[in-house]
Amino acid sequence: MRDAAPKTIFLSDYTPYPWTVESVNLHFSLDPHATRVRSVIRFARNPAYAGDTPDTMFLHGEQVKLISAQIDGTAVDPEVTGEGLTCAVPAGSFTWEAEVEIDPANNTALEGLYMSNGMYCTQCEAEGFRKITFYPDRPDVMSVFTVTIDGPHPVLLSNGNPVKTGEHHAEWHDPWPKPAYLFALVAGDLVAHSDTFTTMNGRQVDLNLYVRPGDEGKCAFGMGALKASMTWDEQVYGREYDLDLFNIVAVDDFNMGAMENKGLNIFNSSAVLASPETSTDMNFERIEAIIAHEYFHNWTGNRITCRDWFQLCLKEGLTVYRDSQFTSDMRSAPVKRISDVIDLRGRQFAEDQGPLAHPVRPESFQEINNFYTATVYEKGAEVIGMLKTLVGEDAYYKAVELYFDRHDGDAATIEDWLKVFEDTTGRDLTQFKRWYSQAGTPRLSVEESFELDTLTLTFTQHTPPSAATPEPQPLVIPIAIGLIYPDGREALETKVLEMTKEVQSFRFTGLEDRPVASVLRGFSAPVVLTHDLSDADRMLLLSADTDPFNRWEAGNMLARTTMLAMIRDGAAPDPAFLNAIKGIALDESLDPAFRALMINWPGPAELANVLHEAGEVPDPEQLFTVGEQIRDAMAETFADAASDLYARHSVSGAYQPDAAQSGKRALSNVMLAFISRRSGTETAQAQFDSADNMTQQISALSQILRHGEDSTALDAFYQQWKDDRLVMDKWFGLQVSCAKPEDGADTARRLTDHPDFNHKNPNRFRAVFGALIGHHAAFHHKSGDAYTLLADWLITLDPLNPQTTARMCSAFQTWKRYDADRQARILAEVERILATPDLSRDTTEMLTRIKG
Ligand code: 0A1
Ligand code: ZN
Repeated sequence: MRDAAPKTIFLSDYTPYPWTVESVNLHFSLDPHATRVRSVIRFARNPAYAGDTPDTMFLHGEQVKLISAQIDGTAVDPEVTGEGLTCAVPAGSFTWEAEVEIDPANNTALEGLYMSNGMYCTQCEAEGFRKITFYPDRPDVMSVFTVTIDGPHPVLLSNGNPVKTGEHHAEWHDPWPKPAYLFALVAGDLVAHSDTFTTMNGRQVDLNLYVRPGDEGKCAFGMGALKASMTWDEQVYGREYDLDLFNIVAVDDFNMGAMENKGLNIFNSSAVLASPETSTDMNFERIEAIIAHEYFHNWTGNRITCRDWFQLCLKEGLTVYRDSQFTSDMRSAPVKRISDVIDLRGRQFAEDQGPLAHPVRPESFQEINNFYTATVYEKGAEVIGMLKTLVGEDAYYKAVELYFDRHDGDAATIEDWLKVFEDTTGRDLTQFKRWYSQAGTPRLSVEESFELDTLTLTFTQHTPPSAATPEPQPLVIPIAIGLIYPDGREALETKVLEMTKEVQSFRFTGLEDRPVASVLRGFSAPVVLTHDLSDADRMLLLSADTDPFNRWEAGNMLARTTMLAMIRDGAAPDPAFLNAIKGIALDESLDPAFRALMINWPGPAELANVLHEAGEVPDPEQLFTVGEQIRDAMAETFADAASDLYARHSVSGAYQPDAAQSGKRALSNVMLAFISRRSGTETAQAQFDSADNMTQQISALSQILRHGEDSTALDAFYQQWKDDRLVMDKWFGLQVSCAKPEDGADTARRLTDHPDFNHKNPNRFRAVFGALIGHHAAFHHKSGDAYTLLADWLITLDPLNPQTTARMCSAFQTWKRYDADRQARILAEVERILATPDLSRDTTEMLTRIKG
């Protein structure tokens, strides 16, 4: 139910909780509709609380029925509202005891204690614990939890170490104080895939991956990734695991990817279960990264947590940064960086340049669940990367070591984080801190002048004002730069310039010739760079830059220029450039994964963004047509090479999800797309028929759907995989992604009528609607059908699952870019959703912000 007037919470209003919680004992009697939770909580005065301790206490609690409550053994009768309870309390320490009843089987929001396929599980971040029992549900209240569970299932799990385990009864004790958002409980008929890990100090840790019977064959990869993560965190950050046991549980109904509950990570099954037959190379890479991410939270998030939810980036930005380092070490660092930047530009820039823009550390919110965003996560990670670039590798690790020493056991802030860097390096980070407080993507432009032997680069920075940041100030921008002579020699190896002013010049002397500047190497800051290089200069960087990111970027910029000229003037693509790309694709000295990325042209969403930046109105149909023309032109350019390249990079031998094999498959499948476009689906059909892994099978199927005539392969795929829910998500999504723009909405609508569609399952809902939103030309088809269809389903889903509904609303965030007709259609749908009675706080906040 929506509150009459949603409350806005401000960072500046933070005050400590008046009490500390010394211990928490919870007892669960599980029942689908009437689970009883008994709590015994020991409160003491908080010395950090300024002022007199109040004589009444507030505890959060939502959708929990209070059965009984006592303080120090005497019954009390608190005042209960929809948000919690208020109760008179004694002046000193006291013990609160309560019994409540909750209804997990009817919990479709998947927050608190809920059921998924007969299994009980929890999701408490950010504010889900208050749906389990009455508690001060805020991250700065940390306590030691002991949990007993009585339930009908053989596997009963909670955080920490087991004290007693048995069928139908278990007791768990977590010695590490934690906030309630890290609490977890699982009960189910589960099977374990088990292993052990010996830590750097020789302690043995039992590892279990719990799954539904039948999924045992999909555990080995995740377990390997967990062990690799544990080793990596010891070697790179000196962090050792701190319990005797580490459990992961896979659950089918989950709003996000996974959750780092102490000692008991809970994963969306799509983020952990993997097998060659059912998972693509991309799935494997994502699973490895998410397992690492959740494991790394054990130190960055759990041992050191956040003082309040405004500090979310403290744990998320740092942990994303750490998991990207891990992936770079496990796989290819350049490929990871390029992929991350593509993702950042696609998701975070769109957010930062539209009505949902907010700082990495927001200053207010209504619903914190709406702030698990690309800005907090991905831009938050970029900010850590910039800090590391500025202070250097050694100082970075020293500062982080100090952070762990100084703040272990704390609920910390961004100020605490920056202070360890100031104390380690003696730097003043006051200006750098603006990266945390200012919204918007900075624009950075560079002018060049060359005289005698001196090149002068003059940079100008400008962050467009936004509602969130009306008066942006200059930022500290680390600009990594190199110089390349026209003959391809490097005139200057990578050097980091530190820009602090609005306009700033840097001089490079002693040059033999006028070099081409390779600016923002490695994408050293999350900015939009304007650098007027000639096509010839970009061609030089494309062939000779020693920085792999900027080599790719040069190609990407040329590709952008080519496509913009096609859009604006109907120009034909320059054959010299197409051939240069072909040359890179054929260059066997380069990593196939890198080559596959080089052939990847900017997509319609990126082009729409560029046009909007330039003050033009993107036409989705035209963007689609130009994309098709480019792919036709590429297929022609590769006419004499595609089959050979395809065959040469086909992988023989047993499937491995590693970087080497998956790079080859990526390159060969780009070739398959060119072959199918020119010559039909025979090769794709042969690949589909012989595929022994999902990457090959689904790549082939997508070509058959795009270029073939009948649905035999699609039906065969369904028959083969109809009992595998994760593969069926792919079957749903692929049909939408491969639909013609004019058929996208109808395809999605038809799929929602399929008996296997279930909107209550977030993965299935996202399979269909995530694919529709991702299909730019279909989603923005001029009929407006896709807008209406999405709005209909958001209205249906909101009362059941506000969180997933609200996240999907971001599909409408770019509405102001489009023509008046599309704008009006989107806005009408936004208004229609907003007019729905009892719309959730989550969705109301998102749509109100989007409307602007
Ligand atoms: N902390 C988790 C993400 C997460 C956040 C919120 C959730 O429910 C509202 C669930 C998971 C992570 O960063 O992986
Ligand atoms: Zn995280």
